[in-house]
Amino acid sequence: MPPLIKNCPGEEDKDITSVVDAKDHLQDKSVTQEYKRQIVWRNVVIMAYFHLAALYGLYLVFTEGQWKTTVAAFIMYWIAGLGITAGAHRLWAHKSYKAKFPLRMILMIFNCMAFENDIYEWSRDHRVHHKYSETDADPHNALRGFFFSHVGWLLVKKHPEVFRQGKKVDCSDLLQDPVVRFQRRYYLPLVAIFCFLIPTLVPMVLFGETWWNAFFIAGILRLVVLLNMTWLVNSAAHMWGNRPYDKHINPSENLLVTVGAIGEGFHNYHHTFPWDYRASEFGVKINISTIFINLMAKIGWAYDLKIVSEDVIYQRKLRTGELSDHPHQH
Ligand code: ST9
Ligand code: ZN
Ligand code: ZN
Repeated sequence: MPPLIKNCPGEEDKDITSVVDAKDHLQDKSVTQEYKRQIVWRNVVIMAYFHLAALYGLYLVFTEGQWKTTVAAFIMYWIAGLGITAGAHRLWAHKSYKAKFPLRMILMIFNCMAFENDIYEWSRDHRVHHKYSETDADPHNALRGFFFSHVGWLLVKKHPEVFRQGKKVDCSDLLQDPVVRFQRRYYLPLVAIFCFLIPTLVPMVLFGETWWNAFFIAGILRLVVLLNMTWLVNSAAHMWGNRPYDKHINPSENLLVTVGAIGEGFHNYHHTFPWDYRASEFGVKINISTIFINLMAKIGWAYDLKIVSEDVIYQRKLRTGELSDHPHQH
């Protein structure tokens, strides 16, 4: 077993009232600023192109593409996914474990393969999302509907509350990491190399695929599926599923999202205990990301893994979970 830290000091099952207070404050009309939706057409065009090109990639999967190219695309999908789950999400945004330099470099490269904004920007939006979930200050506020929380939020200017409340969220620790600074500085060239060039070269070099098929299947289609699976955590997993840990919040346990998002669909658990490196109470179950972090802990590259004790989880379920409505079922 990797070395574990139980109940991160000061974080034991935080009281939800402070979060509720913050939300009440935001709901007050006098502080919520006037908002006018401004579409960013550049992003609309790019996203529309990516999605159409991905459909063409899907067509190639069933026609000219080699089956090995599809397998390679799947593997690179998981690798890029780890750059989001084990990297931007659990390591940088939540600091749920620590990683030595070589692992941080690897995760940064994997993260570039996912083209989901640089680690600093991703983590900043994500920390703001946790602190102000389901309010105007949440960058992908799920109360604005499925489309907005899925992709719409990337196609319009942010709500002024995101900037206003976001300023209060400290992200200075992220820029203290030279790996994060390096990625932010050279983000677009790094994306060109790791998200488009290398995934295209891999099937070409390994088994003589054409660059055309390799680009549309392992480059574009892989990326678009990855983006949509990630976005489902913000949309579907904020709408549909069970709420065993906290029935007062929208994030839910969603099995489909868990499978597609390599272990990130236990979203009711995650919003209740965001500092748990497993992002679930079930350890490695349906959780490639946790398996990966455990492997890294075995070779000493990941350490100080934080988890929540079974007892704290159980008490929380009794107190605020859906089952607390039916005490006889405990
Ligand atoms: C993408 C991201 O896809 C996906 C994130 C998903 C998160 C999911 C989380 C779920 C849990 C984990 C599950 C993982 C599952 C993985 C599965 C894997 C198999 N706080 O943004 P700007 C300030 S990206 C504080 O330009 P606009 C700040 O000063 C896809 N301050 O606002 C900033 O300047 P700077 C590719 C903030 O102009 C300034 O405002 N990318 C905050 O309204 C301007 O910021 C895209 O498609 C904050 N939160 O533009 C679009 N935010 O940065 C990329 C901002 O210099 N984005 N500030 O400090 C854009 O084009 C623009 O951001 C925009 C808004 C048009 C959306
Ligand atoms: Zn969430
Ligand atoms: Zn999170």
